[in-house]
Amino acid sequence: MRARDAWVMLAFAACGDESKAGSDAAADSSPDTAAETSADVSEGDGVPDAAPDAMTDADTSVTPDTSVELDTGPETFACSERPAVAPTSAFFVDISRASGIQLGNFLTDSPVPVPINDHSRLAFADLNGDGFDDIVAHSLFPNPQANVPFEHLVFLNNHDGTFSDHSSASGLRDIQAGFFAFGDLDNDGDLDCFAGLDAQDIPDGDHGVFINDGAAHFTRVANPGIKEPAVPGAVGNAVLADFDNDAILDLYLGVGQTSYAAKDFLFRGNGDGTFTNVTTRLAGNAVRQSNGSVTCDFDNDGDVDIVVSTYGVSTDKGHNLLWQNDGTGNFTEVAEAKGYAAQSTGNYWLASTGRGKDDEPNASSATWVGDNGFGVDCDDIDNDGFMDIFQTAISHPVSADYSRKWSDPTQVLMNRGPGADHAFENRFLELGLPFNEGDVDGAVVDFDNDGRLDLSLSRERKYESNYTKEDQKGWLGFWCMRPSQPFWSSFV
Ligand SMILES: [Ca+2]
Ligand SMILES: [Ca+2]
Ligand SMILES: [Ca+2]
Ligand SMILES: [Ca+2]
Repeated sequence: MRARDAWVMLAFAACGDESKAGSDAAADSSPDTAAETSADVSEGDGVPDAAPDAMTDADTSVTPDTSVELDTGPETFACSERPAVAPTSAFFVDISRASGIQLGNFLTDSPVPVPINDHSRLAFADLNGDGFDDIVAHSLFPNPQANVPFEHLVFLNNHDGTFSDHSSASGLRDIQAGFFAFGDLDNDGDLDCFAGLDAQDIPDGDHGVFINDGAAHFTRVANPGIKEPAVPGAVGNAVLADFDNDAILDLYLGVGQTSYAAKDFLFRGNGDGTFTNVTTRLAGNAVRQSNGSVTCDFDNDGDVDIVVSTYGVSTDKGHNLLWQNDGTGNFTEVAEAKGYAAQSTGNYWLASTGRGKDDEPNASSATWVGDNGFGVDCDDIDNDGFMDIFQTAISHPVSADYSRKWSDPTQVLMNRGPGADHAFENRFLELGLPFNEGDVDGAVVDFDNDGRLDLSLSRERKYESNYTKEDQKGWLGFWCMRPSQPFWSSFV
């Protein structure tokens, strides 16, 4: 951990001491959220496009107009802001090895690049039903393309801060797929597993469904019904949720990568670990590079809608997908009508876009550039009763390249409610959030337990040197919501 990360957490801890519990813990226990959480870790599977010439023509001489005045006065601020201070002792203690999750299967300083079996995706799920979350560390492409098979690690929680290696016994270790989503597919009370392959042309690779015996031993379903018609190998993400309201989990597959596009798929759960292909229920199913997906009842009608971020600026319009459920599991794609497909404005860093406040000259929402979307999360960020969207994106500030100049950076899309037919508006800049070129995954969580939702954002390391302000750096950033809603970080 770097020093500044510790400073942030110290500031948050001070807030948490005097505040009430947040609402997220309760939400996390819902079945829907368990499926979403698993799917969340599969987002952002791609590698950002080729190393950019980003700042060669970016205007670095002027500070972008992304700052807001710090509001230090409100009496209603239950969690007062305090200056960041260096910790006098270690804020976190590294218990990786003592906890049993560090197997020693890594090189700390390899002199040359070597193919590795990394485990850069994590899922927390109670696989053996003892009430304690266990850990699944997913393997990740492109290892198989370097002839390193997928290998997944499973650690069971010992209830005392330590874990037992359950990888081989789980039956998940050698599954040749890139990510897992967990949900109770057969309604027997334990979490079963969908395994998705996230790359094409992998020997022995395949999507699969695995049933839990209740003790975290998984067995492959012989004919799960998810292969016909053929689902491409490159599935980027999956969501398990009950879309048709029959109390059986269904499956949405977001298909695509940063360099590959295809239509997404929808399967109805049969209740025994098998599925029926109902992709025809996706009206307006377009070819897209689906890069992240979550459920979100954005129209407050009680059924599960789906938000899909897409990575498309480099090859086509980067228009995201918003699937509106009619209550019976039939979906209509409404992203453009709701202001989620693409924004009218461009890159926040460039003077030539008015720092992201000018409109793209092309006036049609159907032809706006859109974004290279990665992670996506959905929650009621401004606490008005309507679900909002936190959408992360990679956006290279290059004035000479039209698509890069007008691509949409990370957005905070507030739901305007029933009066606006639940359309969204982007409030990222007015909420005081800083632009970064390489935003990958984002999450909406009440980190400091003050009842207001905060934001976290992971950022691609290779763009670090392009930016000067601490807010715009950081592989992982936290922003705490103020009572008047602009976000605050200790870096400002
Ligand atoms: Ca089950
Ligand atoms: Ca269902
Ligand atoms: Ca809905
Ligand atoms: Ca809201």
